[in-house]
Amino acid sequence: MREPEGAKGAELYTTARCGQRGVLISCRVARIQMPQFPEAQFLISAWQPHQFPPDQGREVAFVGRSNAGKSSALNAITGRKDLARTSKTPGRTQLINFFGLANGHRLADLPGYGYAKVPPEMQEHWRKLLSRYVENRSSLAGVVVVMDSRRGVTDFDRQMLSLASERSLPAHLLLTKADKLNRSEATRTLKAVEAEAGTVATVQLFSAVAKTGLDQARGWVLKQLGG
Ligand SMILES: Nc1nc2c(ncn2[C@@H]2O[C@H](COP(=O)(O)OP(=O)(O)OP(=O)(O)O)[C@@H](O)[C@H]2O)c(=O)[nH]1
Ligand SMILES: [Mg+2]
Repeated sequence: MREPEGAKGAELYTTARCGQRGVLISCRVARIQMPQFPEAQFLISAWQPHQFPPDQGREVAFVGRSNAGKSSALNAITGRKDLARTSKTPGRTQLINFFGLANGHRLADLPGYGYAKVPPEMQEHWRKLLSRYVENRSSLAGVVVVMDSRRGVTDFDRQMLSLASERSLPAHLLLTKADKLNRSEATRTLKAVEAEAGTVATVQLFSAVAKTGLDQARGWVLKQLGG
């Protein structure tokens, strides 16, 4: 049995008896994707900091532009299809949604920034809420900045990265929707974003649809949650 790098136990291989003329040998027949966070459950949607769950344990947050694919990435990483709500319509996640994990740890799915149709007062509220959250949340152990790999790094992505960097928080840039890029576009994008991120964040290609980069992303999240 082989275990993928950085995601201990994320995938299991089944063995079955197969062979000819009654000679039984063990062979690998299927790869089963095991839910990595079977205990994950929705805790609360918060509009104000006082509604946040107690600031204990470790938390990893998913931030990024509206419609970038944050909720889909969170679902793919946890192996739970409908844990966070996703939508074709930008602006779906309007509150900070917290999900409880084993050992009192959590994941947080944040509202997307930069959606023009959201009224300015709401945008301003989100901007402040997100900044305060990243600046002050003591249990925050890492930030996954999700960006559509077909778009460049936005100013708000940079702002989030610099807030994380000011606190020396590990940050990981997830270049999602990589299934929409061909191989050379994907390589070019990865190199360009890596060059821009420098030492501030690690970077990877990802697709919630094709499940590309799933083990790497899951491994990063698990590492920030303490293994
Ligand atoms: N092709 C492709 N589509 C994706 C991928 N990830 C997300 N999507 C699609 O992108 C749209 C937005 O996905 P969400 O996960 O809801 O994005 P979000 O960042 O949580 O959006 P907001 O909460 O509105 O900010 C949905 O239609 C998803 O199906 C991906 O890896 N590949
Ligand atoms: Mg969302």
